[in-house]
Amino acid sequence: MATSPFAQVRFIWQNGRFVPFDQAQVHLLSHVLHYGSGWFEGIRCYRTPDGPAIFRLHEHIERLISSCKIFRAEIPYSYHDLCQASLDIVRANAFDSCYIRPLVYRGLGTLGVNPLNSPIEVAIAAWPWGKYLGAEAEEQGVDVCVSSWRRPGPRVYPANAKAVGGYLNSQLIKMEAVMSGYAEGIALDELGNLSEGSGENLFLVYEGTLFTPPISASILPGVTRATVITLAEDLGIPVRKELLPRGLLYTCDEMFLTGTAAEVTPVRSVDRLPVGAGEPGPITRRLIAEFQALATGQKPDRHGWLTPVPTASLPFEPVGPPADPQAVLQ
Ligand code: PPE
Repeated sequence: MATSPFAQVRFIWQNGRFVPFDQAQVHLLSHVLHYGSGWFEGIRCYRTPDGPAIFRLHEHIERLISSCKIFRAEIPYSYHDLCQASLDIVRANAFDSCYIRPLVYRGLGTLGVNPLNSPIEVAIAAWPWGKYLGAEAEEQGVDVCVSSWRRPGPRVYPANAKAVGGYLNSQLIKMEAVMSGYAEGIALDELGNLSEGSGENLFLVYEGTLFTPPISASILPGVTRATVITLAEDLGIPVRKELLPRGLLYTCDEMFLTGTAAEVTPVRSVDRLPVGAGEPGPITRRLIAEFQALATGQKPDRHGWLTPVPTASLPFEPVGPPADPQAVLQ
């Protein structure tokens, strides 16, 4: 059996306390387990020459708060508390680089669809997470297909909420793709426009311009998507956010997927047709290089995207007693 990705996790922040990995639990009758009532983020912390730093922490925590607002879930912690706890959990586990998973969920109260009688709880976990779409993805590109599943339209579900329940749709897209031998599936929106992957946003390069579907195409407005758009503008590459027909997938010159977990992953084929020359193209390569250089602190942080993980003093006061303050805060 493969080693658990969580083998190095010592603590998980849960409701203000650093809880040892084995003790981080929820009750079986928690509302989230029955009705998908949870909201989450995925954030990367990179190893930089000045120590670990979290990439676009503030944007991720803002999106978490927005996701919760849509579902009337009042988080019992402030924006500042959530940022601080995200920094603390990296340090508590002594990670150089890792993936951070804040999760707000409705816990043990009552069952029944009405969520309003179940308490809002918060957990923030962190663990090392390597390449999301395979070890060779960045170098060679991945093979994708168009999914037979659609992203839900705006009358059905708010795509800008990163909600636990929404990922059942993502799982259908992902399983269909993987079981047919593809790394990922691209979903269309309910009108047939290009939308996104099961866990990534989509970009195409066509005649020197970078295209990506707009927020009206049932996409999650990705932080990495916003990052890539800014980097393309910095590099003088024209960018257009507009509704895109499926056909463009087969005639574009380059294609890539973006996400916190996937970072910038080139696509080399779609539905078994090569994208461009069947290998990562020049604009994709430039954007990958620029993204990696900024995220890992190899280039100056000109946009203020990195929040260093403090290694000395720890200003945050846990709401409850830490499970093992000596072990955590040394
Ligand atoms: N769309 C979806 C559906 C999505 O899940 C993600 C992130 C994105 C777009 C890109 O968003 P951003 O990370 O802000 O650039 N998917 C997260 C979860 C992946 C998982 O398997 O879990 C992620 O990349 O962290």
